[in-house]
Amino acid sequence: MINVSDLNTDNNQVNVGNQNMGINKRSPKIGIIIVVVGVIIIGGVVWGYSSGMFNFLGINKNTSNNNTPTTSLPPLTEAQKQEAAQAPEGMVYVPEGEYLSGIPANISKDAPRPLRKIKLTSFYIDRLEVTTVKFYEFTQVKPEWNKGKPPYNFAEPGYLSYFGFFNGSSPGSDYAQLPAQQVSWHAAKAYCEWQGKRLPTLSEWEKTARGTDGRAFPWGNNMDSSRANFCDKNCPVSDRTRSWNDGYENLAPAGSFPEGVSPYGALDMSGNVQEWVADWFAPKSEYYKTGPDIDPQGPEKSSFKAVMGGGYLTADNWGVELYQVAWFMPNGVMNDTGFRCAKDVK
Ligand SMILES: [Ca+2]
Ligand SMILES: [Ca+2]
Repeated sequence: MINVSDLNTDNNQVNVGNQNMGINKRSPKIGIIIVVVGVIIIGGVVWGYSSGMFNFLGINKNTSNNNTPTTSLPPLTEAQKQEAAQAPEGMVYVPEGEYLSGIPANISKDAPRPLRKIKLTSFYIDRLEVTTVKFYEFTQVKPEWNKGKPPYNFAEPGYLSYFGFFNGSSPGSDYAQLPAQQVSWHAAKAYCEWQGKRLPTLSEWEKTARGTDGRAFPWGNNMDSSRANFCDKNCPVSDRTRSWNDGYENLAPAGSFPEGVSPYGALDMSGNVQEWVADWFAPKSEYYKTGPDIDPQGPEKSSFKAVMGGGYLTADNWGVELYQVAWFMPNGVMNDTGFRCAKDVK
């Protein structure tokens, strides 16, 4: 598959520069002429690429106004095109096939989740994190999920979290499009089932976010704080990353970072709220090395559920790459934890 780190113009310019150095040793005049010609050619290439006239690198640079992938994925078959066309409103289609899961060996040699090919059946998944207004609607239809104010950190299973305006009143317009947070795993699961959906598995979530090539972020391998809401310089805690600036102190409205789009068209897979998935998570389990490599569902049982993607309170030292997995008790209600839902294609 395409290695994103190999696909940048900086690398090409470095290579050209090295060639020039070799030529200069043989003949300074010829070297200067070739350097000038080279600069003109490179300038033309850069201009042509930036102006959209041609794109020999295969990078889709125009990500600002749409949700198209940043690198090429295999073209859909006719049958897959039909499945994609039938995606429920607000959901994106992820076709069946292999993807690279886990942590690359050059990052960690003894990772509990080493880089591994996993094959998944096709599925649909929400394009956005579930918003507060949608979750409020759920609590009105299912009042048993709106019981009031549980303890700050851990609530009884079945309890909805406290989010201020959830005590019987509708979320104000300032909050409506913010992702729901302080939602337990149980509440997230119940919401998805109410929608005729389900929570995504860890692997489904990971493939949606990373595409097939094992990248560390939806857009590539390098952190870019203009594309995701993490704990940046605006973040209200001391343990923030001051070199990042995403413009948001707390939550951002769902879908605020179109340039952070994943290869399959989902938004906010990196940051904003970290997201519950269906799987139990056992951080030291051999499951991730020797378990099923087709449609894995996670270890049989653990005390923890996996949480993916990091959120607005996640700083650099916690790890914001998509191969990182956090884990919490399923009745936990955390400030920066929300979810999105998935659905079988068939
Ligand atoms: Ca932020
Ligand atoms: Ca997220």
